[in-house]
Amino acid sequence: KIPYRHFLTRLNYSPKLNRTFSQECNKLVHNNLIDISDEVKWTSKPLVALESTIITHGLPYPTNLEMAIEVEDVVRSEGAVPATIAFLNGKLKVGLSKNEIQTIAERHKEAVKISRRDLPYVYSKGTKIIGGTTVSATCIGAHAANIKIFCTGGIGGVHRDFTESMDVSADLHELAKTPVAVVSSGVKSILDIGKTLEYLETIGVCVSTFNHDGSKEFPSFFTAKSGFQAPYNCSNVTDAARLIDANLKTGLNSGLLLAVPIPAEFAADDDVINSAISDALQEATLLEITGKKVTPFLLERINKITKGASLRSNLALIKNNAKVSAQIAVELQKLSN
Ligand code: PSU
Ligand code: MN
Repeated sequence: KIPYRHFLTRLNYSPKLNRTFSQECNKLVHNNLIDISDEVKWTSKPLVALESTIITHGLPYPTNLEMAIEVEDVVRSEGAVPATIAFLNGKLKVGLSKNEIQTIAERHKEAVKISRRDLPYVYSKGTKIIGGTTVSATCIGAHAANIKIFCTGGIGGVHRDFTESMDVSADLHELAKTPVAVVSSGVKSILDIGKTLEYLETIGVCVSTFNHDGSKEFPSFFTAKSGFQAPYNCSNVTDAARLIDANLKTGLNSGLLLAVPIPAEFAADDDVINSAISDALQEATLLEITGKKVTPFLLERINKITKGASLRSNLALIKNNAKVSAQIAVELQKLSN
């Protein structure tokens, strides 16, 4: 059996081979708007997608670069192949080289934060743009390259001032319409975690914690608990792989959210984090930060206010998520063989 992604290159020549891509992703492939690295195209190993807004807008330089390289190494050490996705040379690039990762990490100041709604604009500007893709745009790239699992630190969600600002991350809607399983440590409590879970239910996204002890407690990024429960729990990688497999077989075309709590030894102090978050939120209100700037602003302020502490937790949880994601990808591949 030939891995399906091998057909991607042929798709350019033979549109008739198209079987499972959604309309939109077909177009990315057919209109040559996506550039899949040779390794990602031809490997027979399982793949794990990685986002790049976390590199360009989520972490300070050079921590962003170190994180991106280390996370790829963790994925490889578990027997999977990493595919970091970003916007480079006028295309969505799936599977960045080390040099390309270095480029976006170093040029983070000029990089555009690209979510679904930004894609028409950046494509129209072509090679002038370099950009980090958010969870939403990364899901689109991963799906086009037939990658089923995508690992990140935290996703966007419903903001605390939602009733005023209507600020809901496009990440949530992407999860509703793109069949990629996103592994994260939940959402930071800069957001309203309860409303985020309610909203995911409304738009039909299956959410599960990944907890060996069977707990459904939804994590809050820096700490393992949020006070909110997910509907389901996967207690091992086989359970998680079966959930993803079942989701894909339904043809519902929705994504999945797997929430992996930060390992206890790396969890941050609740009080330190909560006070940093409330300071950062106040500053954002004072400075009238709105739209796509809100999340990067809050992330930067929290990193600054808590100094080393939150960064250390951040790195530890991302590496743990990468390990879990790669293990699930390996298990999922066994299921489909
Ligand atoms: N949350 C984090 N770290 C991040 C992000 C969110 O803890 O780096 C990034 C991700 O790329 C996510 C994006 O997709 O921010 C969401 O931005 P917004 O809230 O503007 O939708
Ligand atoms: Mn927003």
